[in-house]
Amino acid sequence: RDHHHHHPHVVVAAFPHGSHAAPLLSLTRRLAAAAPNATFSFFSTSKSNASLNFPAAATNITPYDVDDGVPPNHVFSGHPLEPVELFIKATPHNFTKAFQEAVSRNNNNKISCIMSDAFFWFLAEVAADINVPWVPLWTAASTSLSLHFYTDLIRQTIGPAPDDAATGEMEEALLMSFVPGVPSALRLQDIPAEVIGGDHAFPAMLHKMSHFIARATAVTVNSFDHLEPSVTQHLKYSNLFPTFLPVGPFNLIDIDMNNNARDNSSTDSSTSNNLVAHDPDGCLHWLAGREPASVAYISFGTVMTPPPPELAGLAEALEAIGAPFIWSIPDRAKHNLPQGFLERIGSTSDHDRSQGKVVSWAPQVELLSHEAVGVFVSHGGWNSVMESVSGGVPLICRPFLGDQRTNARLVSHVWGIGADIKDGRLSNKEGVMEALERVLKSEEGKVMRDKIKSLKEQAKKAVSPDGTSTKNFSQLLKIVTSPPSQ
Ligand code: U2F
Repeated sequence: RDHHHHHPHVVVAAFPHGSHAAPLLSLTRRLAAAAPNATFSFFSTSKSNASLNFPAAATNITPYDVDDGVPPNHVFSGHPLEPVELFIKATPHNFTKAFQEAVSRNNNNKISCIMSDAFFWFLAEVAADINVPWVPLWTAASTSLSLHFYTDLIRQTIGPAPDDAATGEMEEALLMSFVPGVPSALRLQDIPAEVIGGDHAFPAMLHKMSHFIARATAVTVNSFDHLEPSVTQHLKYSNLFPTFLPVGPFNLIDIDMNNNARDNSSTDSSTSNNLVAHDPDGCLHWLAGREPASVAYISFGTVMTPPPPELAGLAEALEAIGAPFIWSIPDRAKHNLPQGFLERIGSTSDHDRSQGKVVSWAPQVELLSHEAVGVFVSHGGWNSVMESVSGGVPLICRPFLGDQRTNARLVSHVWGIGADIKDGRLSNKEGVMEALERVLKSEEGKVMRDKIKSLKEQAKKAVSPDGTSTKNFSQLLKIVTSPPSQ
């Protein structure tokens, strides 16, 4: 028998939307670098694969494209979840078909482990059929994972369709009274909407996940033990899953497998989350020499753009307080900024001392580790939260979907590393001004900065040689690269 057949062949299935595939690839790179004898076949859609930073050829990671589920000549409605729903309908066959292809392209070296985004509950069944471990990555917080895990308990407790009055009362109800492990400040209204209900493909997938996740050989997350202590303890030691392994923050331990392909001079080991760090608009140059903790950085992630009235409220607040800022906003949304804003703040003049800089993509990880950045106005996407913690920059969150509300509440009320906006909307200009001033100029802001700096130290400790994330990673490596059974 060909000795090749005894080598681990790990297939890795990515969710191609939002910032899900990048952290999974980041983890894959670390595993692949630590296990040079193992082969890693990485699966996502062609569009997603094209946006990722794969190592150059001749490494042990090979990308494969899977069908995105979009029918030919499809016209999109513009709803952010539409491509997600189409993709979900194409699973699991798009994956299982591509797995076959990878096996035959690797001399029929059979699959020894299935890693995937935690969303893909159906891979638990595929893995069981071929008798290999299933190792899902939950790309968000341990806390939101726990809330999803307890979907049925939460639905049973709050009842099928609470009427408005009941919802009002329940809203303030603290979850800890019935959801084990969650921090005491979390309320019903902070839960991801998909936990409460919904019959589309996306909430249905998450509900299925809540049932199947316990079949995982190990569940891993981009977080670290110390950040979410009570939930981590609960998920680690209550036998909900066999093994629970927080191995983050990923952005502090990302490995660049093509050392020559990227300029590493501007950063230490941290490069922006798998997306080749590029700074075409010179954000870092623009930041140079600014006062410490004086600049606001703004981004609402890859899925959502705030509606025009909220963009206007934030833009006016920034102008009113005069704080320097860098705003990352996709080109498709720029026309929604208020009339004349770009000219007034000097973003069109390419001037080093303009009040603001509006760009379509920023080197976020690098910006958040720059001492001039003093606040991050964010949607509370988990990668952004982890990057802000790693950089020691307090946040102002305006959550929109999924786990973002949970993350925003952790930031403001559990960790005390950020300010809420009064009434929650950016359209409330005074509310935004007040939040910015609290973080940038008040004593309270200093306290937030101290707290997040101490979390940053904990994050660095977690990924140091004796740290919890490092130890959890060793355990993960063993599981993922265990030799295939014969
Ligand atoms: C989904 O989140 P998003 O993709 O909307 O947002 P993040 O998790 O915050 O990730 C955005 C990433 O894009 C990077 C940034 C983050 O790594 O550094 N980035 C950048 O480098 N430059 C830019 O100008 C803008 C962004 C989902 F919507 C959330 O609810 C989930 O929490 C999240 C993780 O599952 O996925």
